[in-house]
Amino acid sequence: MRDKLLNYDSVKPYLNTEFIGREYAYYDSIDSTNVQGKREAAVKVCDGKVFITEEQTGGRGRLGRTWESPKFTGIWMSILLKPDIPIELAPKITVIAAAAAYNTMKEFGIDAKIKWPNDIVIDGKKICGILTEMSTVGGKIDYVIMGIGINVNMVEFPEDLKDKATSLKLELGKDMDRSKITALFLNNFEKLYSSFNSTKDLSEVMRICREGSVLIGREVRIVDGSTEFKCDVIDISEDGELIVRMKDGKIKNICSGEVSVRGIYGYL
Ligand code: BT5
Repeated sequence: MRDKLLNYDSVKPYLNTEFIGREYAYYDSIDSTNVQGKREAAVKVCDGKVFITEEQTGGRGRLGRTWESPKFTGIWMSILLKPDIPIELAPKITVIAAAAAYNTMKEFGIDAKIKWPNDIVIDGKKICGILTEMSTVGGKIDYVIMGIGINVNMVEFPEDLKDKATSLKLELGKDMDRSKITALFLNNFEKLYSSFNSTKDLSEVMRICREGSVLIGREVRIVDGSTEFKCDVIDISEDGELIVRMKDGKIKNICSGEVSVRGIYGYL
């Protein structure tokens, strides 16, 4: 059985945001909501506009990876933003989205964890991924497009994802209301994002990221381009960096940039 469509009429009753999602572009099918957001931003940047689709035919992960986005089973959406922050703070928007997704799952009674910097996992399997991209003009941010994929009612995954991906339905054994989850995420995101945008203070976001972290206290592999090393995760810093102890005992801060974090014996 399929639940309601993800159009504005079904999301609006739960939405209590001021500006996020008040402009709302809904598609039955599209290549990628991040790409569509960028197409529109090239013409006009509408701060807080949501791009959401029932299906992506070219869903994107980081570093050219793909994001499986089958029809009617997930939340595949992007938010166009015009933040008033310096370029180097743009990656914090990923962390804010992860904190908002974690809070949203908690509201549904789901014991999810944050896998820094851009995944939400349940029992070590990925349920949500975040892709933040930006465009700059004259050394300043022109816009940021924050894309999030949440597996809601998927029951099947391609072979290569079977052991490392899950959905809310697989975890809870029932269909979940995608519209309500979408609205609650947007409500949570706006609260954290607006506060960061005006104060540049990330402390509440970091408190949530520490509380929900699946990495703190674990030995992991960090993959950064062609470099790869093992280390122990000690903490997440106030400004959202991963603090690790290298095998020689040295402490190092890792920026979220383009690194991937892997468990020693599997995805995590
Ligand atoms: C991400 O990349 O996790 C970012 C995913 C962002 C998706 C959203 S959907 C709306 C918006 N529009 C887009 O085109 N994208 C954004 P990364 O950390 O690189 O992880 C990608 C990897 O996750 C893939 O290589 C697969 O191993 C795995 N994967 C792909 N689809 C998945 C799914 N539906 N659920 C769980 N894992 C998946």
